[in-house]
Amino acid sequence: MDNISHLFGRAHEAIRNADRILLIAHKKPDGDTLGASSAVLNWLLREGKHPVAFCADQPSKMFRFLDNAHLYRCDPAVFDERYDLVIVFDAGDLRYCGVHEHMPRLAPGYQLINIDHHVTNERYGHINLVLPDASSASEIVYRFFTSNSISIDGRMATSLLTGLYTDTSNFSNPATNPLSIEAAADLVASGARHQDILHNVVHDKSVNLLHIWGMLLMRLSYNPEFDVVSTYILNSDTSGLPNEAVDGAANFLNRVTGDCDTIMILKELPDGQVKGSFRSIKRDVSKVAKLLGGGGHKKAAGFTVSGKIEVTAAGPRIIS
Ligand SMILES: [Mn+2]
Repeated sequence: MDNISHLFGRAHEAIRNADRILLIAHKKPDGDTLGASSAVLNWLLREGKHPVAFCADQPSKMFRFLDNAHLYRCDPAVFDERYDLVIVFDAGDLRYCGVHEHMPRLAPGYQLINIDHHVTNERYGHINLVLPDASSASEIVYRFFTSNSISIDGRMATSLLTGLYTDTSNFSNPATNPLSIEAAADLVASGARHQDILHNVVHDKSVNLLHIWGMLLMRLSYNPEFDVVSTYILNSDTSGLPNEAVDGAANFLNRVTGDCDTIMILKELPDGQVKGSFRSIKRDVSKVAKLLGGGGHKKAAGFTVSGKIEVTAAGPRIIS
């Protein structure tokens, strides 16, 4: 038995022995953290367990089609209840997850399972199901289910396929691998509501959002020194557009840069910070992101620093 099958078995045993289980999706939740956690939520409900799903930020409307998405709670009072087991989904560390301050309030005696695919993961769990080669946390949950012969129903399949879709940018980015495509085929066969996912998550671009994308495209510039294409968005450009909007643009631009293989998008945040998103085909951008206090994957990483954007002839740069 290889190491990961052994870990999947240990995680299954910990779940079988638990009744009160806290499931944590990371803050500013995306399709992967919600897909992976809601798949487990729906499984635990089917098993008659008592799961509680927590996310520091309210999941956006586009994810309401996921079964039992209404059960996610944002109230930190969740951490004053007692649990046998805590499972964290798609978070390299607990600060990024948005629960760093709440965790010490949990009554001791719980086990912690960390399910993640970020290369920068800090292995903060008692059981760490961390596979940096997996396309998504949802793919790891899929492998957990199949490794333990747990049947995947239509609800669980819809959740997992949502995570696969979003983290692979519709099976187009470099995280896409044979296992993720096989998993997707199997999930569709298991009753995943494929059209629901397309309708809610893929074909969801509003006119306002496409205007922002247009602005980002107009401002593209190439920096030969770093061999990076960059663009930017100022705080004054947006009125309350969610961060996922810019993440979506980074994924879109990742596909249109032909000669240069690395793209950086800078976005001014309303609180005097600048968020940077990197996408690359060949480079390991997680290293640069980590140097700047951020993290992520080899091909998709980001950081947040204080400052604002200054636009120069060589492209945008961050000044304090
Ligand atoms: Mn993910």
